[in-house]
Amino acid sequence: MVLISSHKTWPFLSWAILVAQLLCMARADVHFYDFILKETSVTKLCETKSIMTVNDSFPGPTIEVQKGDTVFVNVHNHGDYGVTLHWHGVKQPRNPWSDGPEFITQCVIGPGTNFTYEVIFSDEEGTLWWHAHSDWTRATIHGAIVISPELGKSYPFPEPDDDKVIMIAAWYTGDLKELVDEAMKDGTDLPHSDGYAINGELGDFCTCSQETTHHWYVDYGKTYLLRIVNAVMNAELFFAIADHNLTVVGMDGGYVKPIVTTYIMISPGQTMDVLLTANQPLGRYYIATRQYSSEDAEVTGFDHSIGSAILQYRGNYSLPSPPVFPNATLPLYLDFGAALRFTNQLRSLASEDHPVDVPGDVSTKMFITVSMGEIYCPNSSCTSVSGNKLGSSLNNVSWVNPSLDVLSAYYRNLSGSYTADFPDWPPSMYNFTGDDLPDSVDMTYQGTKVKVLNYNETVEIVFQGTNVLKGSMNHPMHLHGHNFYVVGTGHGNFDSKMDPRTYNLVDPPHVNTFGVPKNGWLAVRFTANNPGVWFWHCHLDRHMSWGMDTAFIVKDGGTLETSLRPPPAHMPPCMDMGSYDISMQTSSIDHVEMQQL
Ligand SMILES: [Cu+2]
Repeated sequence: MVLISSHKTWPFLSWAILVAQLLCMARADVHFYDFILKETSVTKLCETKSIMTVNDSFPGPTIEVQKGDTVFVNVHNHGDYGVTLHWHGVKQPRNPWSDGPEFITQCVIGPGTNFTYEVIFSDEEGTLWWHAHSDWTRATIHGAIVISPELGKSYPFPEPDDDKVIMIAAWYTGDLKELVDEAMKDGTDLPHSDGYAINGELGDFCTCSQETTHHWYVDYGKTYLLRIVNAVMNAELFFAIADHNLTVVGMDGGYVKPIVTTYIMISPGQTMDVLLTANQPLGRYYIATRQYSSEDAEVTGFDHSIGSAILQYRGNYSLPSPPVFPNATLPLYLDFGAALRFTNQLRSLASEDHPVDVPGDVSTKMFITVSMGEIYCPNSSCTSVSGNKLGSSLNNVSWVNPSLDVLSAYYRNLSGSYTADFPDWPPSMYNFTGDDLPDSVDMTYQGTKVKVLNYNETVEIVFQGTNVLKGSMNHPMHLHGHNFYVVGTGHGNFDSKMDPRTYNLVDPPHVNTFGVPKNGWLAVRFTANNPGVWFWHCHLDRHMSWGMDTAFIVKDGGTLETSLRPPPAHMPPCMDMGSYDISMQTSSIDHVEMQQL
């Protein structure tokens, strides 16, 4: 419980807070999970290797809650290196302390130690997921979060007979941590995956994998709610099930207007709720996924494998062999049109029970270039062809992780961790999506720059993709602590006069991750009503590692209920505290006044 100390209205406030908490407690449950992180031996693609898992499973356990519940997850790190966990899409009102990104809201949970996250659900309903958020550890440390409607409430569609989680992950042969550490040191390309696993199995089209293909058994005539998560590190995916229609009804923990389709395109970080009716002749049908590559057609080094599982009808019949493959409906790797046709259909439900609240007037406007680039490498210390490091950036700033997390530095008013000068505009305007861009736009600059927002500011960001280094491609941008409305998107350079006239302010998708299209732009709006520090980054981990990140600090709103909560009693310690100026600590009076009972 939280109270404001030495305040004249304390008796009334504490009484009001207690009543409010009791009212909430009457409707919301509290759950407890123990997550044991440890190395587990796994064999795939004919090779045995050790991976970090949660509770010995890949993917990890599913967290099941009802809307508005709270979950305490005690993470015990029995592994060899530090890890943090993130609850992707859970807004965590006033509680960034449990959001998880390393160096943004905490430092790692070291080997042999534990940390309990308090995961606070609010308006989320549908499917989200959790994953590690330090280096590339999320490759094997992830699981689904299923959020049912509150007691007495129902789905905005006929109750399905059952539901089914589909987690799609990237599989890498070799020691991924070693490969990533080496590539980051040398400034060279980061590893590409060797297969796509559906619920932990690569499926019939990968070597040494046929024996373990994931089977999903269904009853003819029943309708199922598929909860699909793209947990892949670096690839957007096409996904289809042979001969079966998919009806998309939810995305990122909210509802959308139903879309009847034969395939979906899902970006890393996104979740989709999809209804499937088992109405085809008894038999076996492939559930299949392959990469959607939005990179230049000359870039062919991506993972071309097909991840698959089998939908199998229960009953007495002779099995056709092999199962039916979605040849006609699963788009090919480079099918830009198919990706666009699908994403352009996404709309919020915008019903009486599930309304939208799109900011009409905007108080803060930002125009942010989302770009590949190069970072100067001193003394020829990089082994890449150009002699520089590969980099990526937002407004030409490549994010560098501080050694003390931004949240602690902000809360305790310590200098030296970050600067509050993330630019609202790129340093120069050029033909962002042009074919032959001058070398002068290649270089990006490193910094730990954040954007500070006042509480309740209404923010519009136009993300502008660029073709620097011929590197234009989709960038699925992910915001922590808030969902945002996708009010507009288009091809080419953003036209600040004409394009806003095309904005959808009626039923735009309300999501936590959405793609800036290849050689195009994406306009989003949100209200900064969650005080704290919130990461904002591309959910392709290679781009995140290269610096396509920043963070928002949302300031307190002046009341207890609009202010950052105090930290839990013990946050994992950061390694290098020597360089931070702790003499400035006393000015953080707003926070110091709040005490935890
Ligand atoms: Cu990206």
